[in-house]
Amino acid sequence: MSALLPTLRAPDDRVALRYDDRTLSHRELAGACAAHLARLADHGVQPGDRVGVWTHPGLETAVALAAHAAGGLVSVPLNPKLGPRELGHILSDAAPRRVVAADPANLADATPGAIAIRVEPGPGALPDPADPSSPALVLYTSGTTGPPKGAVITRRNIAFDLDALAAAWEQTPEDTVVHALPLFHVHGLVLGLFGALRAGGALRWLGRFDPAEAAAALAAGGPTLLFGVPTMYHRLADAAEADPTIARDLAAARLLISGSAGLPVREHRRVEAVAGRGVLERYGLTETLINCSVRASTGPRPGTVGPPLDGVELRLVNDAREAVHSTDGTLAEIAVRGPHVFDGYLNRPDATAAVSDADGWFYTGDLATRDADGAIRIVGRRATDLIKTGGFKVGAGEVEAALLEDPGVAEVAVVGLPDDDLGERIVAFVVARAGAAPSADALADRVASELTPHKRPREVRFVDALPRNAMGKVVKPRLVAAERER
Ligand code: MLC
Ligand code: AMP
Repeated sequence: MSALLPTLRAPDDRVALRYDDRTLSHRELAGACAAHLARLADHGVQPGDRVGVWTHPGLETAVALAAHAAGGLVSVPLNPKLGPRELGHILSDAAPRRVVAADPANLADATPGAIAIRVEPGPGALPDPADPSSPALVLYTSGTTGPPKGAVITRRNIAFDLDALAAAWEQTPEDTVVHALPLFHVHGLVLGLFGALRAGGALRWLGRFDPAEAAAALAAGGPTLLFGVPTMYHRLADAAEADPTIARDLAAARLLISGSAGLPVREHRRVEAVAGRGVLERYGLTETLINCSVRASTGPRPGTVGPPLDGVELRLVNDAREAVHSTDGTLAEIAVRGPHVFDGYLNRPDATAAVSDADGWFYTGDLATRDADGAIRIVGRRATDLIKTGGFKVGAGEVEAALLEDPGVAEVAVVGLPDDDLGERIVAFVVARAGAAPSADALADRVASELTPHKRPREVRFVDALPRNAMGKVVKPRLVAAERER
């Protein structure tokens, strides 16, 4: 059976991981992974078991996630900033056998009995590679309503998608991927960590995003690839316009790659103007990993996410889910099929059935057009109740439910409004209860503490009434349209 991370089985002494000034070679990483797996086995963890992983920035987190991928376990990454409501949901839904953390003492209340991850060589070898059809990850992702759903991602999904991306980006073992993304989502974890290792190269994980640091890491020697969300490229362009050193460092990258949300053409142009090189865009979802990418061989194509990856079937469909063949600018939903499409949502056959069909097509909810040369242009989303802010997906319903718990809130509608930095910023339109005067900051803090902070409204607007249709349903597009006219 082929291994998901082959270099861990034939390791050498080149750098595999770097965090701050700590590095691990492929050989040291393989040893640390084997030791971690042996320690978990002592705690009764068997291949196929789900293990929660607190994803605090640090080498420990990366080692545990690589070890689980190589050792046949199923990682359930946990964002260290999860609110109690979300954490409770994930722990009861995924029911991990154990939880691991770099510093479990600090998490004794949240996940009692968590096992410490140690980065140290130990006896033992990696077990034989797990079946490619076995789950490797359960990644929680927000929907329009209700709590986040756990997308079950298999080893085959990951291996297929990473190989297609490596071909698209002409990745080699010489490459160092640089990123400052969290390791609890596809972008930082699958592409960033697993992608760098599967290609036989290195990951330099920055843990938190700072434009000058990210740029400096690109110029630190050897071919480098930067993975970032559009907000990061926006902030890099700002920083590089103000500081020629940052512009020079940015220009040192072999490839600048953006995804998780649309990169406006304006930002493409700014990066190109200041760094003398453009950004390649790729498009994906938690449930399908990456579907499309602009190829390294063609160079940047601002405004498009490129054609489907090799081996990915993509079609545009109308409301009846019938294929639309035109390239005349007709707006349609993207459906994809292939070995990269997930196994379904954990414990949610209903939700899985709603996004897929019997022929294996997955319906993304993203609206797009196709250029004559096959490149896809993403132009919108079916659901106004899904917001992409800073590259994070947030369901409006989750935020509304948290706000409605405030005694001062009578009604609320949460929408994403266009934002130069975040792509969309979360805005809550609130009707206060008669006689109550809730403060905008207190409402934002409520969401930030009950849910993850990135789900907090960046703006709260108090209104007398929400726009409703004849059925009494709130008409969110009217709130968004009113903003465009402001
Ligand atoms: C702010 N903070 C608060 C708070 N307000 N904490 C408590 N209460 C409040 N009211 C804290 C935050 O926790 C954080 O802490 C700090 O203040 C700043 O938070 P922020 O303002 O939310 O951060 P921001 O600068 O806006 O972050 C921008 C960003 C981030 C780009 C760095 O959005 C990001 O990391 N995005 C990556 C998203 C991603 O990986 N998406 C991949 C999805 S996969 P502290 O301690 O952190 O400073 C996918 C598939 C695909 O989509 O195609 O890739
Ligand atoms: P997530 O559930 O967090 O994985 O988010 C997936 C969603 O991110 C997709 O359905 C798209 O709406 C959006 N997305 C990802 N990459 C891009 C991109 N390059 N351009 C536009 N939208 C994107």
